[in-house]
Amino acid sequence: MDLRNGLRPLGTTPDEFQRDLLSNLYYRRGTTVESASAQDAYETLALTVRDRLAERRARTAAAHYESNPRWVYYLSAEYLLGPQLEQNLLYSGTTELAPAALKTLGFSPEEVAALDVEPGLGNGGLGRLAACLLDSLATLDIPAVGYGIRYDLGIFKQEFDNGEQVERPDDWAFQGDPWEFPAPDDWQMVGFYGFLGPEGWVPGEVVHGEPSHLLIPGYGTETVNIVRLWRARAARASFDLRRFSAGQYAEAVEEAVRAENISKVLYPDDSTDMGRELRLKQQYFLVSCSLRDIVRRFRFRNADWDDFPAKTVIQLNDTHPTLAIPELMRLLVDEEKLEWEHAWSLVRRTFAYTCHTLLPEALETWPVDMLGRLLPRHLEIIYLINEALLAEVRSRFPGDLDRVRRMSLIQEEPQRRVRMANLAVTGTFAVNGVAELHSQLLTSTTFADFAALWPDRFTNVTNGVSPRRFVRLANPGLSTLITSGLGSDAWLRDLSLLSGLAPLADDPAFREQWRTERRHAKEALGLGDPGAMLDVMIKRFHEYKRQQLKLLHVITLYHRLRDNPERFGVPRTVLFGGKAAPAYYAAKSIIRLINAVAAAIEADPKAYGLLRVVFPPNYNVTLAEKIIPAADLSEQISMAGKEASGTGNMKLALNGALTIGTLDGANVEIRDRVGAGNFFLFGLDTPAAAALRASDYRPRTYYDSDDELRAALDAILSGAFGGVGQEVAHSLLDRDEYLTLADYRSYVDKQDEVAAAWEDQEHWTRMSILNTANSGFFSADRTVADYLSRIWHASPVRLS
Ligand code: 6GP
Repeated sequence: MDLRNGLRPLGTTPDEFQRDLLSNLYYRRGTTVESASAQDAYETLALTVRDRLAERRARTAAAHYESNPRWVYYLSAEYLLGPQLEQNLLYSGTTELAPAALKTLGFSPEEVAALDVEPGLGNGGLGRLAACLLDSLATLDIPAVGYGIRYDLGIFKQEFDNGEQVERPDDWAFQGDPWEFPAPDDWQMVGFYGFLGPEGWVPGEVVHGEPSHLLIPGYGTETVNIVRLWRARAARASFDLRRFSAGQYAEAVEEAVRAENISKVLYPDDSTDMGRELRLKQQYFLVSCSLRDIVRRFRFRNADWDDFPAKTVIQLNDTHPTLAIPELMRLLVDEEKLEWEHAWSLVRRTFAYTCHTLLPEALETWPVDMLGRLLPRHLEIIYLINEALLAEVRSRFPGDLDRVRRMSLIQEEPQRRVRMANLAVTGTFAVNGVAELHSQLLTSTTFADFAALWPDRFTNVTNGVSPRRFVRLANPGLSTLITSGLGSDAWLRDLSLLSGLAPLADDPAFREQWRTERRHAKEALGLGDPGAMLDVMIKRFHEYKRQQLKLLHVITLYHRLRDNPERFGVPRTVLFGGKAAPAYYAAKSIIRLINAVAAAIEADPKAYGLLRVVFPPNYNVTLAEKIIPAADLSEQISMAGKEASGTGNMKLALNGALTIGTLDGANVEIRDRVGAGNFFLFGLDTPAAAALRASDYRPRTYYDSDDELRAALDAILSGAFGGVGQEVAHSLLDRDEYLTLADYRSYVDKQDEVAAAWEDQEHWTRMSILNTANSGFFSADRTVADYLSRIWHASPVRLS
């Protein structure tokens, strides 16, 4: 079938590409080379590249329709997609064509590329993981759609004002988004509030969900999938012309504003319950639009509801989309008139749930009152699900009232709230953690009661990252070297092939080349002396991640160099990057203190050439892609038992940074693979940390007995850093929730070993190469393969 209906094929030669570019500039952008701005050139280039992917998309959609496959649907409140231009150039095979054509037409490719704004539709790990999984699903030719929200304002832009984090709105799509295909005719209607009448739920407020989609191309294959993002709009007639005419402009658009607020802003919080009705509205909005779209797609080729679970698996990315469970029950029972038991069996075979946390406070709960007001029918359905759940618990564990109380979907004290994680476990056939240790801890702690009831439901799928984005695109120099070392670039689709680099670790010439490439990456980052060790901690700010521990080490290094500059040893640049949730004051205090310490060190001539602290603001995917290739040391120093996985740890190891870390999250698996001798381990492990926490932990005893630690904390307390950060020191001395002081000595001593190892550059380089060689497991392609074999059981559909 000719899906182009006779349209001429898009060009593949430089001349043809240039012709297509010109044509788009003229007909779609409506301008000419003579008068085009850089923005015109950027948008036109994006369209020209997008066209090539659109062609593949059309063929993918046709092949999927033809084969009526089992679909993987990924529901996620966040997608941290990263910049699109370079990736789409690579994936469409136009990396060379595009800059050449731009230059011929008189545009600067660099200037044009700088206009590519990353859609920051996610906070951190969970959102970036979602983006990596979509990339790998397409690369593995799996029929899949990601569903999310098209926030007008993504994750805030971080600026520093006097060292303090200030948040500015991120109007990422202010100039429009050339990668996006609006599909307003696929709108859905979503109800909120209202009451339960004799005929069922009568919503009191209705908004439209309008989708648009971005293309998600596979690498080295023809498949192009999509991520479909919903935007909230008022129903068409909401504009109040009468009020407008009376000069009441704000009132005239009130309804529209209220509706549009639903997709206005991404909640800048990745771990705690915002407790806000608008967030709950967002969650239901995403779920309701997406499920109707999924059902619509099912109906193209299928008639029988009994086929639904065979054709559909819906993965819930953490608890944010958990309302999908009662929503599908509502659709099946209220609208499709299926029997409850029948519907429940379909639902239970359709959904799977990934948990991304170990922090109890990050397990979402919603006040029963709020949920019942916003979604009365859903609350009723949740109660019915709960009745059946508790009946099962009672029959399996007779008389165990405490267990019933713990497992209930409803928390009674101190306020009645719906426990979304319990609902997610109850309404799914598979629940996974994101690293071995995390999955073990989920079944032994967070979900122990559920694991006792349904042991087979729990599994692990260790996270992974996209080698295309985080090695090939981020680190082109090292990628070329890897390809030449391995004799092929097949590693980009099969990352286990990196193991072929291991023998080269013993080849002095290869080591020299490796050092050269890594040095180039450092020079490109431009942070001064590329001979200094670049020690990086890049991630969200959270006390459990322990940026404060790194900071205490920095202060200790500073004290040592002030007391004894001749004996300081290895010069270091310490780089912090990351944002704190705007209402998370403790994390913001740590940011402020880091900036104050950085300024004090910068101002001290003694530190010159020995120690520097840099903290570029607004850490995002774009910045990550610059920092990661340049990093020598990767800081993964969370309190053991708190970090679910980490994925930055994988990106850094893949690019040849050595890790200093605790036995937490995926660090455990990284160390297993790269070898204990190529990993700097320190600190309490999970059982030891838990035992210390459970005992009478007194952080002051560490302060009293360790001179360097005391000096570091005293410096903060005495106002040595502009009087900033005393509250950080007090909180460590008085409470130290995450055992920073308990791990300080082991950390600092291990850092001394790091410095000693750095002195032997040949050995360091060997370790660096072995880190890359042995990290092939951490490809998101492997992660998706694991999801496929353990949970999704979907098959590839390849285009002929
Ligand atoms: C994060 C986890 O903190 C991180 O350890 C993990 O690597 C990442 O998810 C991907 O699995 N969690 C979140 O971002 C989050 O919002 C509720 O958890």
